[in-house]
Amino acid sequence: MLSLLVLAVPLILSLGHAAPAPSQALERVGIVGGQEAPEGKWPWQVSLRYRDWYWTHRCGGSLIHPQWVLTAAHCLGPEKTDPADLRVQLGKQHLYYRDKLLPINRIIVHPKYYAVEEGFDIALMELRDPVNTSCNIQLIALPPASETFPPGTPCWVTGWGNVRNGVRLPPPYPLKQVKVPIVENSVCDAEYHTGVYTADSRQIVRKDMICAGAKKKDSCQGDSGGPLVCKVNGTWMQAGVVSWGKGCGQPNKPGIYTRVTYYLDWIHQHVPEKP
Ligand code: 4AZ
Repeated sequence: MLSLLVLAVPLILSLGHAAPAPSQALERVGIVGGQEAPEGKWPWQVSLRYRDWYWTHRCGGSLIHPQWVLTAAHCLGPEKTDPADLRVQLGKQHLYYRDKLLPINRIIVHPKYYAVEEGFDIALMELRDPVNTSCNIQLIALPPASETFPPGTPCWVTGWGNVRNGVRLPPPYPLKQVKVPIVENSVCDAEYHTGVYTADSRQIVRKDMICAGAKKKDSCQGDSGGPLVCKVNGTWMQAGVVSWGKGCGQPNKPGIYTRVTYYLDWIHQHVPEKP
């Protein structure tokens, strides 16, 4: 009965959203654009759950060590979040299906974080118990400090976030993936200075950010904290953490990610190098 309720609650909630117009129905399968992820393809993907009246998906995250999850600061702060109000789900394709939620020991939000546009949008969560890696649960490698992820690098973003601005992923909530082109920081910054930001000459895309995405290929609300991963010399590594952007999937407004290489020292202050 309880499991029925757990399944029914998100279903009922999703009924509150408008049904898609027929022409949009095909697009309503995930992150913006892309497709449903093959099972087990992204074994480091985490769903971060928050205690409302059930354990609701709030953000993505990634497993970087058997006991540590990397996510975005804006998922957890700047107001303090009690670790007792959080759980994580690992190794799952569908949200809310046979949940095995893991408790969190400790939350570490970057001490300089206060708003996504100002950077420092990065945080760590320590799991109460280290997990055993398996087929469906694996670590994502952090990049070497010298890796810049130039345009042309094959990169993907994954998550259970909105399928476009304000439109939630519908049941049965499959994990989604989309291949996103890296956009060089100066190009991305110039794109963000057109339109609503025209009058402003200050840098929008900072050194600790990396841009990726194109029209209808993007991350969106609910993907935040999740990983942007790239394949470099045959190895998957995490280039970014989903952070912010102007809308979702708009032309010339790539998604903006926290640049992981910029925070390697900070991560290693808290997370042991070797598991
Ligand atoms: C958000 O609000 C958000 N298109 C996440 C990602 C992007 C925009 C907004 C990138 O969490």
